[in-house]
This record gives sequence, structure tokens and C-alpha cells, in this order.
Amino acid sequence: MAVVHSIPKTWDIFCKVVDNFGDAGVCWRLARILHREHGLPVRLWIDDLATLRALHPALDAAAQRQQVDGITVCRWQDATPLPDDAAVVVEAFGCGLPEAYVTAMAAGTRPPLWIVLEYLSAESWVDEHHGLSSPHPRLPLPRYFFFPGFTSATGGLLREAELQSRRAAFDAAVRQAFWRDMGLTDIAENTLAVSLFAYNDAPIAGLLAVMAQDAKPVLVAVPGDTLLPAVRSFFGVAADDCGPWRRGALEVRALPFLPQARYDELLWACDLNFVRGEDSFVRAQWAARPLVWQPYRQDDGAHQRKLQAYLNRYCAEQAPAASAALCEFWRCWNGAPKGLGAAWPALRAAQGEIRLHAGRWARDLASHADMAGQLVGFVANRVK
Ligand code: TRH
Repeated sequence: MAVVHSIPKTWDIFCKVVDNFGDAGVCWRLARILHREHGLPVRLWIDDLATLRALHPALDAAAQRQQVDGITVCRWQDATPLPDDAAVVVEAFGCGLPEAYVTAMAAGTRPPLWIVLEYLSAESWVDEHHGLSSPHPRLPLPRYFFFPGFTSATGGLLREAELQSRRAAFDAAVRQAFWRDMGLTDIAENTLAVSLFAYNDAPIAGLLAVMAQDAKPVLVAVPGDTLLPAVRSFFGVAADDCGPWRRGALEVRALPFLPQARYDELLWACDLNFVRGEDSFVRAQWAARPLVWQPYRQDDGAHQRKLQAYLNRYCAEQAPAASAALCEFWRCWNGAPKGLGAAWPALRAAQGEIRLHAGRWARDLASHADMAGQLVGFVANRVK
């Protein structure tokens, strides 16, 4: 009688949270898409369940192993053994793999395919490096770089299949209901709604000061508590003051840190989104709304190169005046805060054109294959 071997196909994703939410945010999103849209069994090994829980509150931060939305979420352990069914292992952002797991991979006859998932960048060198093999220095293990990115030569961007329909269904009535849920019932018709997510070295006081001078009402929603000390200091209120805070045209509201899916809704509800790092940056692009990005600071200044490379792509097809206003504002936000006083009115004046462009940009990006789908295809071509 023929022996039928079941083909192993489980994906192991390894994630170490360096700081902030981006590492967990990207890995969780990838895990969910692989499972929901490609039917793959996925295990997410993560060393910081509390951070993941902020993104997905249904998670138990104390559990060693749990099943959430079809994903097996495991606490990272250095002694993690290699499960029999592992077919693909994704090492997120160069976090390394547990030594025991790697040793077992090398000893096995059919080691899982090892993918090193890299950070997102719009720099042109990414096109040449995406998909390159990266042999392990000591062990005979096949390993490949996978770079997300903005061109068809890269691995693309994470995008759920239902994202566009969810966004399209977010009409004026749903938007109003969203604001109501956030405790805001009285937003005037001509208000500029802004979401503010940034690192705490961003020039928050400078931004709030220019917004307070605006000719129209500006509502700034701040999710999470990172920026609240700077906001309170701008308004001169005590550390336990929860707002809302008002000055001139400006009103600032503190929001809780939202679950990942609700954060999308905040981006869709706003006219302008300040975002940072990697995942919120991508989501703001899918929101098809004007955005201002603060890249994650790196000691060697690599973040400034990333910023410029992105602006070069983003502004290439934009009307020159709008492009100049946007670039100047991003430059001020990322290191030249004295210029914000002039850059804000210029940004406001170009807002209509910048919004149209944001829609075109999102449509153009959506014409590229999404990252999870590309990753599945990449693996299928190598695992026979
Ligand atoms: O938190 P971040 O600054 O993460 C960063 C970057 O990923 C950076 O590249 C990396 O080196 C560093 O971490 C270690 O920003 P990012 O990438 O936007 O991740 C934030 C996540 O949090 C994203 O998934 C969106 C989510 N989020 C919510 O779910 N709710 C919220 O209310 C907010 C503000 C964000």
C-alpha cells in the first residue's frame, strides 16, 4: 500500500519587538493575510505579547500559546524546537531565529525555506536586492531576502483583499458614527480633521501653534499617549488633564490607542494624517488622504535618505506647486521646525491638489501585486 505523506505547509513567522509597534504590527498583518487569504496555517512567534495585544486586544498577553483569528500565537523561546510541519520560516527585520530551531533546520532532510523580511524603503537599490539569495554563513540552509517596496521589482506592500471595499463603505454616515464612538459629536462642517501619530521628538508645539492660527477649525485626534506630554505642555495643563484642549482655531482630542483595524478608520475619517515608521505610513497611503510621514530615526541618517527617496517617487507625478508645498512641509516636520509657520499655510493652500494626488497614488499602488501574495508566489517557486 502506498504511503501518503502529508505535505508540510505551516509558516513560522519570528518577530522580536525592538521598540514601538511596527515590528508586531507588520508581522501580525502578514500572518492574518497569509491565513485568511491564502488558507495557510501560520504560527507567529513573538517576544512581546503586550505590544501585540495593544494592536489586537482579544489576545492574552500572559499565554504561552494561543489561537487568535486562526493564527497560532506563541511566546518566543530561545529553545523553540523545529515543529515537524514547518515549511517556511519568515525572520522579520533581521531578528534572527532561535538557535535550537536553526540547528534542527540544518539537521533535517527538508529544511523550511528561510525568508528574511526586510524593512520598507523607496530607495532604488531595493529593486536589485529583492529576492536575492543570502546563504547562511555556516550552515547549508537556503535563505532569501524579501524586500517590500513601491515598484513592481520589489515585494510590494501589505494590502488585505477587502481593504478597498472596506474603505469605500466608509461613507459620511459611517464616518459620523466613527467620530461619535470616539466621543466627538460636534464637529463643524468646515473642520480640517487631522490624526497625529509621531515620535516624541517631532515638533509638536510648533505644529499646534501654526494650526491654532488657521483660518478654519482644525481638529487634531491623538491616538495613544506618547505625544500627550508635549500636547499638555503646549496648552500649559497638568499631567492628569485629559482634554479636550482648545486654542484659536485648534482643538486637540486624546484618543485611546486603537485596535489595528480601527486605526484604519481613523485614517479614513481624517483629511490629513501624520504617520510614522512603516505600517501606519503604508496604511495612510491606502487611506488615499494627504499624509505627513516621520520615518524612524536611525543614527547614520539613513532615515533622511529614505524620506527623500520616497518623496522623489511620491511627488514625481504631482503638480509642481503642490509637490513643493508637500516636500517643504515634510522637511520642516523632519528636522527644520522653524519653517512650519510658512509651510503650514502653503500646505493648506495646496490641499485640494494633494488630496487628488493621494487618491491617484493609492490607485497606482493598488495596481501592483500585494506583498503577502507575492511572498506566497516567491515561496511556491522555490519549494517544490
Ligand atoms: O510604532 P512604529 O514607530 O514602529 C516602528 C517602525 O516599524 C520602524 O520601522 C521600526 O524600526 C520600529 O518600529 C522598531 O510605527 P509603525 O510602523 O507605523 O507601527 C505602528 C503600528 O501601530 C501600526 O501597525 C499601526 C498601529 N496602530 C494601531 O493599531 N492603533 C493606533 O492607535 C495607532 C496610532 C497605531
